[in-house]
Amino acid sequence: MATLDIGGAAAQQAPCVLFMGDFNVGKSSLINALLRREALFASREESRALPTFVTRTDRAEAHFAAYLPEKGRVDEKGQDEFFDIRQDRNNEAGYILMGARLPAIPFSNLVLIDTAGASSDACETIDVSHLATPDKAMLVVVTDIEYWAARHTLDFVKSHLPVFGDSLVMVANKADHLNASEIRRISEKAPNRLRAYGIEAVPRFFALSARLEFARRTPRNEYRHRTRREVRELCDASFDAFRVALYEFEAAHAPIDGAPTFRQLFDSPVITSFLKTQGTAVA
Ligand SMILES: Nc1nc2c(ncn2[C@@H]2O[C@H](COP(=O)(O)OP(=O)(O)OP(=O)(O)O)[C@@H](O)[C@H]2O)c(=O)[nH]1
Ligand SMILES: [Mg+2]
Repeated sequence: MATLDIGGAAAQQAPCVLFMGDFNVGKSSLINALLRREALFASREESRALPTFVTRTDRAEAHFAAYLPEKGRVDEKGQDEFFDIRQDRNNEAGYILMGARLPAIPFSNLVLIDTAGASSDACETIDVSHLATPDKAMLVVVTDIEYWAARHTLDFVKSHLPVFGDSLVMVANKADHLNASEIRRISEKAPNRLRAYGIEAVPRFFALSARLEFARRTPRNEYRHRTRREVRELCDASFDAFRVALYEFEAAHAPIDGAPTFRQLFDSPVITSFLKTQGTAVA
């Protein structure tokens, strides 16, 4: 296909943002809130979803695909099929990765990668510290604010900071479950808690709510309406700062020439090496 040749080298360098964390903490919801649409499946149940990337397309309509490694195949999918596979625990077809290219998303250059949630026992299997071209990747460690400082999370941050540096940020999601003084206290104490754990170069820490953010542009949204103003304002401000962190990461990388094709994305070094590190998740 002729389109596969367009912008090849540039596309390989597309900067990626990886969303990692335990299951059910709101990784998919966070991406949906950033994109201001329901691009990904989010649910209370453990999704065991395949890793999925979302990026921009220059075309008017959305495109979806699933990747089969052994056959080197990229299957184009319809939106319904995309959601079905995302929810299919058995994944009989043996796909290892999903992709969505969406028109008019707020990031022109970033590839957002949603990962399967780790349950706390399986956490140690997930490690992206050996990612190829980590300078092209931002790592968002997503936690539930009520147990953001779990030992396995702190260990994960500690082992990945030397690789990702400033491009590792922490999100303490579901801050809407707490009151304003609790949110402030956690945010203020987080750096000391991290230092006490031996994490010297403390990463940026955002206490926010994907749920409130998603509803933000819906006038008179009932959930926002029910949430105390102070909580809403804290969460909104923190989400804005988090969004800016992504824009800054995007701006630090040269814009690529034209939106990459599915094939280029699947073959890019970051995604290829990410799949290798996810050995168990792709089985
Ligand atoms: N109250 C509240 N609920 C949230 C928030 N973000 C996500 N949720 C809910 O938490 C549940 C899990 O959200 P997901 O986005 O599916 O979480 P995930 O980390 O992608 O989960 P897995 O893919 O299973 O690992 C869903 O029921 C969401 O509606 C939030 O900011 N506040
Ligand atoms: Mg998810």
